[in-house]
Amino acid sequence: FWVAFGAFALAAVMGLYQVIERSGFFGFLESREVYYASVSTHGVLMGFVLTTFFIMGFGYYVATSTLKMPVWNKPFAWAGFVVALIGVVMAAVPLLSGEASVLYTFYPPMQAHPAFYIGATLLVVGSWFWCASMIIMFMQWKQANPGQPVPLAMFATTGNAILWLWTSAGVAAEVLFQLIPWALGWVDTIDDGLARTLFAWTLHPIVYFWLIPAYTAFYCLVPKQAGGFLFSDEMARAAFILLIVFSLPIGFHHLYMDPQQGHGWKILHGIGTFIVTLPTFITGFTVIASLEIAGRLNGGKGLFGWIAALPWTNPMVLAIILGLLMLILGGFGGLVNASYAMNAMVHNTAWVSGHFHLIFGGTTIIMYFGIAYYFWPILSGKPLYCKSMAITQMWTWFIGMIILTTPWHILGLLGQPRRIDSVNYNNLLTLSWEPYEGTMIFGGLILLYSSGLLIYNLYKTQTSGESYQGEAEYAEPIHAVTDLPEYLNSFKLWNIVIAGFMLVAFGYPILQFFFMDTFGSGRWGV
Ligand code: CU1
Repeated sequence: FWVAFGAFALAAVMGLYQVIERSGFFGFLESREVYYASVSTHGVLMGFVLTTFFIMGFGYYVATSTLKMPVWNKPFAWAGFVVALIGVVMAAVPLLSGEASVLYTFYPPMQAHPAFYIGATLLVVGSWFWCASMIIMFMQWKQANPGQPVPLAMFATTGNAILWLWTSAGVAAEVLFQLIPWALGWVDTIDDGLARTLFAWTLHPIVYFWLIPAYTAFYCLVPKQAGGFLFSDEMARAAFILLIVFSLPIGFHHLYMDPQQGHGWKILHGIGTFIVTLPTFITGFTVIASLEIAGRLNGGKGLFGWIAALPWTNPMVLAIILGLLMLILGGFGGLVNASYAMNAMVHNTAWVSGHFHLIFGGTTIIMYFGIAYYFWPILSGKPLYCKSMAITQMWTWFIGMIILTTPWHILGLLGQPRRIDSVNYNNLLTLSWEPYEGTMIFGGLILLYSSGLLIYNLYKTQTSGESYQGEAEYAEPIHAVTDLPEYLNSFKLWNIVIAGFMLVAFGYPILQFFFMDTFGSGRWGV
């Protein structure tokens, strides 16, 4: 968790720098080199380091606390941690020295120093140790408890480990067979159409890998914290399964404007993208129903009285309220991105950055904060330093994120490209962009202040002299689950379904690169 939040703190500072640099208000700060090094590092730290380490820590705690068994093979788990950490350090050197300014999507033909690709690979390989641990613990528990429902939080966590193995296979193939040989000079050229297709394999489900711990908290921790029960355990399982199965075969919505895939394939993936909104709606329904139960148990009356009766000063409950608000706004934007035709209007504009900061930086990360405030006292054995500071931190994060991302969406509609180091290149356009640039700096300042509050609070908790004893309390469903059909208690069937879907969705689109006429640039993707 400290690696995760250490990466977060550094990346948060960079985020503020970027919004200031690109505004064009401070000429002396403008530097293309520093800007792109910063954007690349910010994306890698937030998207890959914060998430992977947080998810591994969360998974180990969920596994041991729900299954009531120690971590399987601790040296193995630590080996995975060390491999991932070495990978981060290896990638950080070229990132910070400007040798890997290829942004966190690292699309060729931009090329980074080989250490960047090798480091990123080690980070992923380290996370595979964690996946193996989760799956082994899941199977050991099932063997020892035949016919028993696996605790929901562990079911979701194991599902996430399986999802991540499927997800990371695409980018792993791209990096191992294309980017590393190319960066090392073993091959002169690579097929960037194939590279982008393999990256698209990973690029959508990776966000679900990030999101599932947040959803796990939605279902398994929040209802208890709010003073109620989970609306339905079975529905939660169904939602997790749908998320895992349908988030995989849909990555071509990131390639709508790319020439290397045909319209039919893009439309197929586009339809899949709309299907994956279903489990999010199921989640929205179940979670809000659980909150309503809690609100009514707390004495809330009437159509909306239960909302006021929720414990708004509980960090976890506040996190979900603010997280759901951002999910509604960000989800709306996501439907625009996912629509083949409307996407053309916002493609590669600032709208896209606004969208994923709202969903990822908003909904997902605010839930990580809620989990951190809940787990820190349990894991460190010290009481939380200051609860009201945690509440202020979440509100400032929410307000800062809204102030940052609303102008970003508008700038996208005004035609501002994303991923540009300076917006000061066209006087006519720039004039209409200026007020929004100013607002965004204000949002960035609030977010950095909020980040500081988080780190300070966690640090003061950890170094406190007092002691605290506690364990995570998982929510009970209204109706206890006694027996479950095997397909809601295991992933065997779902792995077969995923394999079938992936074969349909990616089989031909990948294979075609090995047979298409490449006009003299060589076959087999090189
Ligand atoms: Cu996506």
